Amino acid sequence: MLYRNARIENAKESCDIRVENGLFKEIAPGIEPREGEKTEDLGGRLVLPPFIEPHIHLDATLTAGDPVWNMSGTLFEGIECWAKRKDKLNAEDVKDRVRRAVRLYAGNGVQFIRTHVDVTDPSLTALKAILEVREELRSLADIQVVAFPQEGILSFPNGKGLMEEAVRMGVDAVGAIPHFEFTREYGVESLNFACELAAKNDLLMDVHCDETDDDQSRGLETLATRALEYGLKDKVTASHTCAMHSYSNAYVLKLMRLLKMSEINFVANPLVNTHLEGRADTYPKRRGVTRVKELAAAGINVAFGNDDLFDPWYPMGCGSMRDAVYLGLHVVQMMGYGDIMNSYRFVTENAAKVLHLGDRYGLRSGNPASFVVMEAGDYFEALSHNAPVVLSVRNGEVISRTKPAERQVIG
Ligand code: 17E
Ligand code: FE2
Repeated sequence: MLYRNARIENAKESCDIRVENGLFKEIAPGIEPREGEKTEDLGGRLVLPPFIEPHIHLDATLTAGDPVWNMSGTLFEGIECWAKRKDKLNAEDVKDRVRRAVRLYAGNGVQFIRTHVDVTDPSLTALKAILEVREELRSLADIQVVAFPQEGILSFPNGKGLMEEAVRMGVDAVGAIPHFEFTREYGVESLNFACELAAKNDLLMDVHCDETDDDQSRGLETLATRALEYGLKDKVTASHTCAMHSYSNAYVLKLMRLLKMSEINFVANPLVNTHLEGRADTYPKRRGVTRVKELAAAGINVAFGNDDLFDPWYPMGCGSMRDAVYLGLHVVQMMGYGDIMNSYRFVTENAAKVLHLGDRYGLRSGNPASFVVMEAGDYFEALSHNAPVVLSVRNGEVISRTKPAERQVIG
């Protein structure tokens, strides 16, 4: 199969892509079709590696308002609403919602997903269901699973035991939630426990870290220190880190040295944290998004996630990475031309580093032939005009096609 006339990652000149046996065989300008070879003209459209959702809660997806709506819009009321919904979970309910969410993602060119799954449930119903349904969904997406202790590791009955059970069941990554533990000491101990569990089992880590406007929330320094000491380094991701928005500049100055040494990754969730944070503020209201611009300038890897899709924490979402990038750039003030052109990296290669996808991800000959085509010539235009992903190819197979809307302006 030969895809012709592709603008790969904002390139000025167009290029051709030959796919054979599910792999990129050749990516070069002016490839001549072989006799009988199928071709498709991409018309100079933008081609990117598949989008990646590095942070979502698929166990809770599509449950907003069931049984109650989050009226205050706080993280903590979200956790209360979810605790009520958790009681009603069953395997088919979870699988059905995950299937629907993954199909939404597939239509928007997302082929890799990291989901946090709440393991503060003695029956581990959602975890079992998601581990099963991810096999069924392999043709659409690779799903990485994080054991996420929503109600705490030390602060929830048998929290440690449930984390260990989740590891035995086959999760890819270990989570924690230090800012939600009853005490600061529990927060530190939960991180020590989680890092040890990850190191012992050779797993990745992704911590809900300091998702609060409390400038005294210091989970991040402990996480980065343990990542360094255990040699876990870039296997570790700090998600949210909202408190960093509120830290004093003097403290951040000191913290940055450790963050660079630790080599940990960051995931910011701009849509959800602008919505959940600042809720104890009157005016001015903090934005609650971590210091993306400064982290990136220091050479630290940062990705953007959605966090939620129509659930107790956030009522919006359509399974696209576009809005996270779009709002993210506004809220962290990265609106220079180069920033905008390159911003797809927040949800492609930077997110690939978070998921540890390695060299097999990306548009290179020999790699799995997975890519997306957008109805735009470059990412600036794609982002600004909310261009659809018109084609998503995964391991050489077309998994979604979207016809762009036709519009006539009369007069
Ligand atoms: N749970 C949590 O602790 N924080 C979040 N942002 C979500 C779930 C979505
Ligand atoms: Fe989250």
